[in-house]
Amino acid sequence: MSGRPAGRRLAPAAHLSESVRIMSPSTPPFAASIANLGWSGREEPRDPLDRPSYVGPVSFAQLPWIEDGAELQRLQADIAIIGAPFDDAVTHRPGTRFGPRAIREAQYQTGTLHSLQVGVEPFTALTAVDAGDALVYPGRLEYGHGAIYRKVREVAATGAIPIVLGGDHSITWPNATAVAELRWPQRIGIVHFDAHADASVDGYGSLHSHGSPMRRLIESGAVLGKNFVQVGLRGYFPDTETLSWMRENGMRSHFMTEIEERGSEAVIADAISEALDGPDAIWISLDIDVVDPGLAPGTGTPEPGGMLTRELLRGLRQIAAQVPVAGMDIVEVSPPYDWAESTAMIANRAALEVISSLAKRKEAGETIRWQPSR
Ligand SMILES: [Mn+2]
Repeated sequence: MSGRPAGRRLAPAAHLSESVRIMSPSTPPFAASIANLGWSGREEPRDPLDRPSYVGPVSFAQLPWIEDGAELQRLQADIAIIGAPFDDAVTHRPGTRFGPRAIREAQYQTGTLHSLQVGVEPFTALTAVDAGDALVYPGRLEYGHGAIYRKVREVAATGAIPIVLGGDHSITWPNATAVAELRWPQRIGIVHFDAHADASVDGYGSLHSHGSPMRRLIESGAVLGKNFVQVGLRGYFPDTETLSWMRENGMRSHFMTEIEERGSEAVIADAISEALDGPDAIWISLDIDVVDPGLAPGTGTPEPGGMLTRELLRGLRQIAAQVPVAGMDIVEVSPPYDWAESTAMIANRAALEVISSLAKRKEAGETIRWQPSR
């Protein structure tokens, strides 16, 4: 199936001056002026995709909101957005539970969109839906991770490529576990954009901390250390003991200093080949704090000296234009700390760049969906 479930513009309504002609004897005298104003003209129904972005319920890019697993299965969507409004595992600033909604809202255009970068109308070429949120409850950390794992697994099992809007970074543990389990015995590699390694043994004693998900994924065997590739690390974390553990487990970490020296394109080219050293698809994990906090201030643990927005968006296109994408998460957007929606907009465009790059490939005849039958 190609195209959206419903993406066409409806026929324009008759001119507004065609107003109600018949008035009952009880019509008040001011009703005539209402008719003259044109207020009683017909509604102009529009496809939900084409409504102004601030009208009606919130979904990513005005996509159909489809929570039901059976309906998702029937649609055979290429891409499914999932919200993971979860921030029970943060160590510093909270607020990422509000991230999914803010990222969904951070777009002023509607319709099929047209990517100038990629040269495609993503929502014409692809079938994409918003599969709604994982139903997490505040203060229930393990339950929340379970809800996210089950939601991602249910959606990904339909073959749709999940794009998960966080949420703090701890959600990458359930996200990538769900997809690695489904695709087993084939392996996934991870390209992890972040200021921080998130590979600590724990965070203040919690194994579920947003500072530890990468270690959990490697310890469990969901992802091999050698296929876990990090981009953009900087600042004053982690400690040497954690760095040693990362090296011993084969993790490959490209620090921000390397991007400064070699340029992001060369570094990301290496990251792609390292992540695919064995696996056949990449999970992209994007912590928005990889971007400089001057550009992306709305995040929990900002670290100055990061990537430019344009470097990141180009890097995402670089990945999604050429390798199978198993899924993506976009995490650590904390709207209470954001300024003028800057951070939420970067997160929104990060998803759109990946979607557009995949759409371009589908337009050229490639299959984007995962084939669960293999
Ligand atoms: Mn992180």
